[in-house]
Amino acid sequence: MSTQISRRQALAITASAAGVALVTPRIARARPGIHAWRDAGLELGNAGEFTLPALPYPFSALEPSIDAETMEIHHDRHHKAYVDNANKALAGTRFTELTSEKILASLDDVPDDKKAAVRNNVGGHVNHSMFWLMMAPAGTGAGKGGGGEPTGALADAIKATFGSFGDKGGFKDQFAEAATKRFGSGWAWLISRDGKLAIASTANQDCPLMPEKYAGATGTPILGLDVWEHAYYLKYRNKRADYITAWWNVVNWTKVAQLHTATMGGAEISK
Ligand code: MN3
Repeated sequence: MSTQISRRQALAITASAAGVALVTPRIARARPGIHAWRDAGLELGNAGEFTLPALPYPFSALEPSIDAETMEIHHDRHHKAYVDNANKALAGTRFTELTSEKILASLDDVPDDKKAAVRNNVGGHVNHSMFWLMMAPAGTGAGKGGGGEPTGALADAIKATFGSFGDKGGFKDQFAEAATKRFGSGWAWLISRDGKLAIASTANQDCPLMPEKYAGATGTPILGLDVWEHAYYLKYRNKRADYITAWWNVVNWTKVAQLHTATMGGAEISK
């Protein structure tokens, strides 16, 4: 690698020395972590005092893809249980000083008698808090609700990584396969890591924000699908594939694109 500084770096140094605000864009690089999610409106609360975030739409807003009763039970009972049990598990520990993502990243340091409860319930709280934001009432695309196709840099990255968005064998098929093949309960994810996209799936409430040894994959989730039976069984019974097909109609691509940009460094630079 050349030790010479680039013209861009030279410009930055000159501007810096002159006390001028830098306007030269930094080279886009991966910025993994949940910071991207905070900019996107994620509310996790303080560790040990987690609260159930309000849904950004009514229970019935995702009909007919996801029915109102499922949304109400999923949010008010299942997600709330993760919140309550996470708070219980963390009570009186030093982990209340950490952010939720630090807790997930530090699972190795959680005492053995608390580890399963923290892994399942902080994981569950974080996963569900993200999940609600990744969906929007079905609209006409292009920022007008859920469904449709991604546009712009995200669409380009998906095409470059997976061959196509919706053609046979492309991104949608690969993601659906990860969601279908997850045995038992878990999640399918589109993650951003080191400037690249990847599809992953995790068991139970494991999350790509956990170390790889727990989650089997690590990176910033920018899209995720809950394939626990509690997410679809009332309407779809045992037909997980039908739930996955319908779910594409409520994917909030505007939010996914925002998260993708943030993990690539864009949103951080603009501040
Ligand atoms: Mn769930």
